[in-house]
Amino acid sequence: MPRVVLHVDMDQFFAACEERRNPELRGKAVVVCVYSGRGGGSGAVSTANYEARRAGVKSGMACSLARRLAPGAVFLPPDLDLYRGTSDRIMALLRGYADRLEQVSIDEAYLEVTDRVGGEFIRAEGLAAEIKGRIMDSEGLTCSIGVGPNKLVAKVAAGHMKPDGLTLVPQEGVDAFLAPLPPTKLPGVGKKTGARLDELWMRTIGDLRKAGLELLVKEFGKAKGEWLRRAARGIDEEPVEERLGTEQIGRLVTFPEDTRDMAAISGAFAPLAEDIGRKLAERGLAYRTVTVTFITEEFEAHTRSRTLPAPTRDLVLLGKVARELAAAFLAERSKKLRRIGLRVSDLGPERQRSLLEFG
Ligand code: TTP
Ligand code: MG
Repeated sequence: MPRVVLHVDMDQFFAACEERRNPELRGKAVVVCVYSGRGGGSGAVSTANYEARRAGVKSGMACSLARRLAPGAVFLPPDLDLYRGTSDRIMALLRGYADRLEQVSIDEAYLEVTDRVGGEFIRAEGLAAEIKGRIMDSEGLTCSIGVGPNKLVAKVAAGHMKPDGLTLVPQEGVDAFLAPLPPTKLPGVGKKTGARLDELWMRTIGDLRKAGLELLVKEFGKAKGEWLRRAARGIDEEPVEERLGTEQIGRLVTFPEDTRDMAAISGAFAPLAEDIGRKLAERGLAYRTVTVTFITEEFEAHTRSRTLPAPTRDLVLLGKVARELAAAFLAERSKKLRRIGLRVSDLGPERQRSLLEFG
């Protein structure tokens, strides 16, 4: 059965979340800026909406430069809780459409849908359109989706028509689709490789395809050279893999007023633990590490963690460990807490303990 993979990438994600929360921003240039905290307005652009991009503002650029390029833009600090909450809901929705889902960043995921669509591209188009509709209905946000015979082609396809794009590249269309694009469109070809290819007169993926393996290996080494040769042909066998161990589930809440009261703290943990429990159950995962984040009345952030001997999904235990970590933290410091967070990590399948382990 031919493989079918989707790549979903939210459009101008942080800026779109801000515009949704505050519709007055619509039509204005919006720049989300992370300030370094050292004052003087230094910091970097996290993202900009399309209006601001038209003025030349880009992710990673200094905020001071962005202010010069788009003096009329609205500059906002990031609200990571808002973006993470939105991202979590979107990923849960996407998971329901995939044989397997690999989340690659806060706003991007690969979906293996081969079984789901029986290897038929035409069905994948319907599925992708349905996903776009669901995300619009439930979140009011647009995304761009690429459909391809593998991750590489799906990713390039998703970036091809932004925003609100849907680009299908079946196996027989791969060569014609890739040929005119610059090599830097291939995920894995950065600025440096792109500049060297440019010097070698390989300005398109079509040019790159004509290059001999020997030349590519001489220029970029064996591994990268061989990869470039395959990538230029749209060949990629990387599986779509659930990423377990590295991610974490959880969030922060703000107390109505600064507090050291254990009853208030336990009360704050309850919905956080419930939320974590629901997400773990949705994905059939267990946790091993519990981390509590403390933001003090003076905005200092501290964390305390404990790793359990084995993965578990026990929410009573989660609440107990969280309260113990909080009590130990309060005993060390006299500060009141402004916000508190609970998260779990070291995620994986729950292990059935064998009788031998108890013996
Ligand atoms: P991207 O998907 O790269 O960008 P985007 O969603 O803003 O825009 P596009 O429509 O082109 O996909 O990144 C997703 C979010 O990650 C972005 O909204 C903000 C954040 N981000 C940073 O904080 N710093 C960065 O340098 C980049 C590239 C992204
Ligand atoms: Mg995006």
